[in-house]
Order: sequence, then structure tokens, then C-alpha cells
Amino acid sequence: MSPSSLFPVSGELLACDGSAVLVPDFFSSSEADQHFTDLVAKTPWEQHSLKIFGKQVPEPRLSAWHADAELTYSYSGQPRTPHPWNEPLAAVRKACEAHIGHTFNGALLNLYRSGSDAMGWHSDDEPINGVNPVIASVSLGAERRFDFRHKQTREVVSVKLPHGSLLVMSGACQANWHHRIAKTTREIEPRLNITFRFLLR
Ligand SMILES: O=C(O)CCC(=O)C(=O)O
Ligand SMILES: [Mn+2]
Repeated sequence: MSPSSLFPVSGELLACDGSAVLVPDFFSSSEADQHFTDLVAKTPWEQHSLKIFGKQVPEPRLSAWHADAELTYSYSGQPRTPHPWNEPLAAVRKACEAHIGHTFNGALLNLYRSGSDAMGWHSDDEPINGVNPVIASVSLGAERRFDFRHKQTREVVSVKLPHGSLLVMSGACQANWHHRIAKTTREIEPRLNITFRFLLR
């Protein structure tokens, strides 16, 4: 893979077919430290599995789904009953909603315990997200590389997501681009990611 765009630091990352805007210092480093500590401790982390070549294997990360009551979300083919909002998660959601001017009713949290934890190529284009969803992605903890790959042209755009950053994906981003967090052999600390979404009922 040869990234066509090497680690832009802020602003619009995609030249066409959707939008992805990075705000590297959305939270100050002390705010980000506090959110990281609180959310690692308060999240009811679960180990889910995914099907690869017909075999169930553990996902290479821990996760948790929080949402308004009744908003079951199917992720990796599994329906998930929501956990209620807790105080630190509600505070992060409020900050994102105020910045973006958009309401969210659900949040998927992922904990990447080390460089071997990852998330494969996918797009968040399930019908329940609606057409051209706005997805707010907050990164806390170790910096990881995030890759976009255009579904037709295969162009790759890579960016580092620092502690306390906000990435807002919108427009036709999910329709036209896949994204992933690749494994890394670097010795790194855990990373927590939250993707806020607005699910249709
Ligand atoms: O960890 C990340 O930055 C991405 C997470 C993601 O793509 C997802 O939860 O759908
Ligand atoms: Mn995603």
C-alpha cells in the first residue's frame, strides 16, 4: 500500500466523494487524559467475535455499544443491546454535538489494547445509519494510523489520530470510502476510540 497523501495534520482529508475533517486538538491533553481514564474504567468492555471463512474468531479489540434505550445496533453481524449513557461518555457526546451541530443517539467504543488490536477495512454504511451519515470519531490514548481507501479508485489516504482528536466523517464518505485501523508491530499503549452515530428508528 502506498499512501497517496501522507499524514495531513488537520482539515479536510478527502479530495473527493465525501468528507472527513480532522480536529487534532479537539480536547486539551489534560481533558483527553481525564476522558481516557474515566472511560477505560467505566465502560462495560465486551469481547465479541466475528466470522472469518465460516469460523467464529475473537475480534482483535474490546468494544461496547451505548445508546438511547431500544436502539439495538447490528455490528459485525451481531445485534447489540445498548448500555445506557454514563457521565463521561455523555460529556464527550455533548462536546461533539456542540462542535458539529448534529445530534447523536448512539456510540460504539473500541479499546485497542496493543498494536495487535485492529479493525479491518469496512464502511459504516448499514441502512440504520441513514444516507450520508455524520459520524464523529474521538480518539484517546495511543496515536494510531487511520486509513481510508476509495472503493473504486483504491486511492489510499492515511492520517494519524492523536490523543484528544476528533475526526468527522460525513457526506458520501461511507458510500465511497472504506476505512480501517491496521495492526502495527510498534510497542504501543492502549487506544480508546468512540464513534458517535445517529441511528434511524
Ligand atoms: O478506531 C477507529 O478509529 C475507527 C473505529 C471504526 O471505524 C468504527 O468503530 O466503525
Ligand atoms: Mn467505522
